[in-house]
Amino acid sequence: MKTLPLSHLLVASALYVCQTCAVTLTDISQLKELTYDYIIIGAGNAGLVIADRLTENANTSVLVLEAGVSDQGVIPVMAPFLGPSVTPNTPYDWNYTIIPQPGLDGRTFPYPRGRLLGGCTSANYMIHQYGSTDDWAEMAKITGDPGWQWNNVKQYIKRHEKFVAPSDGHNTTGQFIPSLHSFTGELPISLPINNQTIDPRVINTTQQLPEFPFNEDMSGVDGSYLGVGWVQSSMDAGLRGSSSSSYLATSNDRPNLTVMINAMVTKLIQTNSTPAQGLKAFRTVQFADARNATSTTRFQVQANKDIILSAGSIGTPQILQLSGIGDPADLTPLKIPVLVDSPLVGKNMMDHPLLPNIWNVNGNDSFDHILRNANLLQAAISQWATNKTGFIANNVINNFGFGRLNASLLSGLTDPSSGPDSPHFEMIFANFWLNPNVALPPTGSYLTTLTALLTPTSRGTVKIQSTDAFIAPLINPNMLDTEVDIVIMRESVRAIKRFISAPAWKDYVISPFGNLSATADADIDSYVRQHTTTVFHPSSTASMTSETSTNGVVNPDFTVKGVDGLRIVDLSVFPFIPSCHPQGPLYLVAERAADIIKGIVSTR
Ligand SMILES: Cc1cc2nc3c(=O)[nH]c(=O)nc-3n(C[C@H](O)[C@H](O)[C@H](O)COP(=O)(O)OP(=O)(O)OC[C@H]3O[C@@H](n4cnc5c(N)ncnc54)[C@H](O)[C@@H]3O)c2cc1C
Ligand SMILES: *[C@@H]1O[C@H](CO)[C@@H](O)[C@H](O)[C@H]1NC(C)=O
Ligand SMILES: *[C@@H]1O[C@H](CO)[C@@H](O)[C@H](O)[C@H]1NC(C)=O
Ligand SMILES: *[C@@H]1O[C@H](CO)[C@@H](O)[C@H](O)[C@H]1NC(C)=O
Ligand SMILES: *[C@@H]1O[C@H](CO)[C@@H](O)[C@H](O)[C@H]1NC(C)=O
Ligand SMILES: *[C@@H]1O[C@H](CO)[C@@H](O)[C@H](O)[C@H]1NC(C)=O
Ligand SMILES: *[C@@H]1O[C@H](CO)[C@@H](O)[C@H](O)[C@H]1NC(C)=O
Ligand SMILES: *[C@@H]1O[C@H](CO)[C@@H](O)[C@H](O)[C@H]1NC(C)=O
Ligand SMILES: *[C@@H]1O[C@H](CO)[C@@H](O)[C@H](O)[C@H]1NC(C)=O
Ligand SMILES: *[C@@H]1O[C@H](CO)[C@@H](O)[C@H](O)[C@H]1NC(C)=O
Ligand SMILES: *[C@@H]1O[C@H](CO)[C@@H](O)[C@H](O)[C@H]1NC(C)=O
Ligand SMILES: CC(=O)N[C@H]1CO[C@H](CO)[C@@H](O)[C@@H]1O
Repeated sequence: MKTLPLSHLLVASALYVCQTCAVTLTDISQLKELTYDYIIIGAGNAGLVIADRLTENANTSVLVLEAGVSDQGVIPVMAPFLGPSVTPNTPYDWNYTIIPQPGLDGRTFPYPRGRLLGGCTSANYMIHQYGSTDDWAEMAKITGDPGWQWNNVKQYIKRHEKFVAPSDGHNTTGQFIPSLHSFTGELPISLPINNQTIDPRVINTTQQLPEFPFNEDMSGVDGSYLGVGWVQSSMDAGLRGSSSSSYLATSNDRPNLTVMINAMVTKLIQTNSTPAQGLKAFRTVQFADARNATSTTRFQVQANKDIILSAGSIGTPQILQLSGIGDPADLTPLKIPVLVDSPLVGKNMMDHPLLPNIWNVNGNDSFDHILRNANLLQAAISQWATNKTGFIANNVINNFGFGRLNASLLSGLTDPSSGPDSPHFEMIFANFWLNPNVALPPTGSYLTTLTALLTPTSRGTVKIQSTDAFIAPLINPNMLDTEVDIVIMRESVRAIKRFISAPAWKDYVISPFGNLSATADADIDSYVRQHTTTVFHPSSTASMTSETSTNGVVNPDFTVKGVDGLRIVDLSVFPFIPSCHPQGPLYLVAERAADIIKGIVSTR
């Protein structure tokens, strides 16, 4: 985020001692074994869950290869409010840019992905929820695996979630429903620990406008998250909770787990073996020193059992394509031999478009005047560093909401949601200029009411453009390519304007900023296309379908169709993007994947 320059934030790094570095390998020369039961590619959201669960069995040896760097002692990663400064274009980012988007007036913008231990969970905005019951029902239907029904999936919350009391000690009655949550799992989840001045206005609006009811628990556990309520974040006591700070911290000193950073996987190699009829075995991983893109030196490691590809929705299709697993039309022009014809690799890409709707507001209660004042910001960071208190210790937002378009607005269009408990759009309330691609203006106070499309019907692609793994693939989320997508974005703008018309905002909001003032369909649409960006949720580029379907990349047991010895576990396997922030659904999917890989659970 341009309002939080990283240079301000590195000062305090020296205060922190590296907790887990000692057991994390940083160089190929430290690797003692070349064969492991499992090799996991990517120490991200899903990869570290699988590593933790598989190594619970001391007889199972696991190697995790991560291209990025350590997360230890990195202040912007640790301090919740500084999350937006971890990316884009930093040492912790892959620095991707998407190709020009026809649906967004030909614009292009950065497309951040965490490149460090924890992957995107070390770089994200920490919002945590689990998706709608209808989404899980749809996943069960598409995959033919009833085990993806919510009634089955929800058991994994117990292992995964560790709800903690917010560190300001405030009374949380009415802000979440304790009986829906687990207090004993791995990842800490907390309500906000620091009120923002807009919070009472958001909550009062739910009493003033029946269209936006208050929802006491926004997680989606055993109930809908339609309505407006308090954000639950992956954090505790003023610190981010990531898959690294939780799952890896639990498992890191097990002798049967080896984690190596600076290890860039360049491809998978077909193994000379005779698997079941029609399958090709891939149990060899080739990798390079991630710090040296020009070196041609390559290393190899072997899996006895499986390779587990957890490189995320961009990295996973890239590695498959580099390995000759993909659409011949993508591989042949680069002279890559097609070893497994898998046409859906890198297709079916989905993302949630995000629109920062900005308002001019009165007074200096927004964070803007602090964010543009280096001394005030530094003082707040020092307070966080010393005491883990103040607004830096909290997430950037405290309240959000979810809504549906009513039937009249969708007339003539197919409802793209998975069912009536799933939202079409989201509203996020930020007490400052939260506009990921545009710098904070030198003057003024702002309220940002971001809206996001949660049920996109547009489909994009990820496609390699070189046989060199160090050259980024072409990324095309293809945002707002369909009519229903633009209709929902348009109506989300109208919904947020109704929200801000409530009496609660009367003495605060002055006027819409820029073309948010548009009212006619065509004018709102052009405003949407001029300003929409991403919530950073690319998914479905290696989608899961039923065992009998060829219209997908993986089977319900996460094995790659046509391949022996290779599974994929990350957001790329979701057959469609969940209608919520995806880290929670992915954590649950990864927990169940571990049970499936261990053979505890069958998908048939
Ligand atoms: C800025 C930002 C904000 C977000 N905010 C939220 C939020 O508030 N709430 C939410 O639920 N979700 C949020 N998300 C999305 C969410 O974090 C991701 O969708 C999810 O964590 C992805 O998990 P994954 O396991 O698929 O991939 P990742 O977590 O990205 O893991 C992939 C790992 O593989 C590594 N890798 C990739 N290629 C290679 C290679 N060739 N060799 C070796 N290693 C490789 C990567 O470096 C990375 O560590 C956000 C994402 C971003 C970027
Ligand atoms: C581990 O292997 C040993 C020796 O083969 C065996 O005795 C033990 O039961 C195994 N433990 C587990 C958890 O599989
Ligand atoms: C991303 O950009 C930053 C800042 O220029 C740089 O330090 C980092 O090495 C880049 N990352 C990659 C993967 O190129
Ligand atoms: C928290 O607030 C609720 C409702 O206002 C009240 O019933 C409860 O006693 C309070 N709890 C504590 C510990 O003060
Ligand atoms: C935060 O605001 C909410 C809503 O106005 C209020 O109920 C709560 O008591 C406040 N918490 C603190 C710690 O001020
Ligand atoms: C990268 O590798 C090349 C070729 O092996 C070598 O000449 C160069 O010194 C390496 N650079 C670094 C920074 O290690
Ligand atoms: C807001 O802050 C600015 C700059 O610090 C100051 O000039 C202005 O008077 C303040 N406005 C109010 C209403 O306090
Ligand atoms: C930390 O908290 C202590 C005790 O409340 C206080 O005296 C001190 O000033 C605080 N430090 C910072 C940097 O805010
Ligand atoms: C549907 O939305 C329209 C336009 O906002 C509104 O007039 C109408 O009352 C809504 N209908 C229902 C059933 O909510
Ligand atoms: C919110 O509502 C409460 C209770 O009705 C009221 O006391 C408070 O002043 C309101 N705050 C705002 C900002 O509207
Ligand atoms: C507002 O919309 C008009 C007409 O589409 C356009 O010319 C102008 O550049 C837009 N302004 C901003 C600030 O985007
Ligand atoms: C008991 C056991 O199998 N331990 C293994 C754990 O993994 C390491 C490799 O990192 C093996 O050397 C151990 O034998």
